[in-house]
Amino acid sequence: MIEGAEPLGLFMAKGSIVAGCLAPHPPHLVYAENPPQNEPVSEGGWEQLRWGYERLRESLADVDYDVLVVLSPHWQTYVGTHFIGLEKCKSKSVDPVFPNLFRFDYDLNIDVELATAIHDQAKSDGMSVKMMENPDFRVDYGTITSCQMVRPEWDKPIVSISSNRGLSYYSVEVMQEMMMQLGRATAKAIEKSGKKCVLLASNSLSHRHFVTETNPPEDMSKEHITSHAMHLWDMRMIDLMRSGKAQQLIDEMPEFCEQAIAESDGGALTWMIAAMGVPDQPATLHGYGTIIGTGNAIMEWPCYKWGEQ
Ligand code: 2X7
Ligand code: FE2
Repeated sequence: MIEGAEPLGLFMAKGSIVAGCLAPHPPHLVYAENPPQNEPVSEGGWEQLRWGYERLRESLADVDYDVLVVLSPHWQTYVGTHFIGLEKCKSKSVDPVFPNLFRFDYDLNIDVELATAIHDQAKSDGMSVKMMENPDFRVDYGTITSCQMVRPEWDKPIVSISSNRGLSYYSVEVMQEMMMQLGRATAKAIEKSGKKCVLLASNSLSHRHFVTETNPPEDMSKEHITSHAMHLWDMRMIDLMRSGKAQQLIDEMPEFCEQAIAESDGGALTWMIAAMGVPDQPATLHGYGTIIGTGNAIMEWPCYKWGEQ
């Protein structure tokens, strides 16, 4: 090194979370879009939500970022939180409940460096974590659907995080504590990494669904929320997000999960809100719609506009 020169690392810009998105993953959305990777063919459907994703993609189009970091409730781990630790993942992902809608050939790149950094930070903060290195691992449809809808080009690497089912052993409150800690660890690791990240919380809101499917599945004359109570819960949660009341959202999460069987019970939304520092800034609603009776909102917290916190 030239005498008097500083090591390059010292000048590395801090990494940051440029946006956090609530990015629901019902496989119906991919089915309705008819991308070439998905085998089943549809006549469309769920346009309100697909137009919502279109608006989210437009909103992110000029945002500079390196990687998508996604937590999906359909990769369920019961001992700790896991991270995919393989550079490349290529196979077919089939939705076990809707194999008629989702048989998707995926070929994706993982940012193992960032995944390991989040893993290591969480570990040193006392969490139970593991890098998943099984080459035969199948990526779940939740992770794939959220990424496909946000970035169909698949030109950004992803970090894929599992949903630790703290809820199954303990309670929503314990799950939340763990996800708050994971969120803080994620933010610390991202800052040290120098990378710009978009976070995706891959989940529906109210999650009571119909138990029979219409023919065809995309018959929109049959699509509606399962009950008025579920509608009221979804609107309440959206209102809290839109008015910048993330702390209140966290406080009301246990009741929401219990009463609306909400898919935020997997921890994705809590993790993302904690990573963003429980923001007071309002989130933008890009779209809301129901899928087989469940409530789904596409929301964006545009952190890159907030400047230094
Ligand atoms: O995973 C899902 C979901 N969250 C909601 C509705 C229908 C199917 O799959
Ligand atoms: Fe789901």
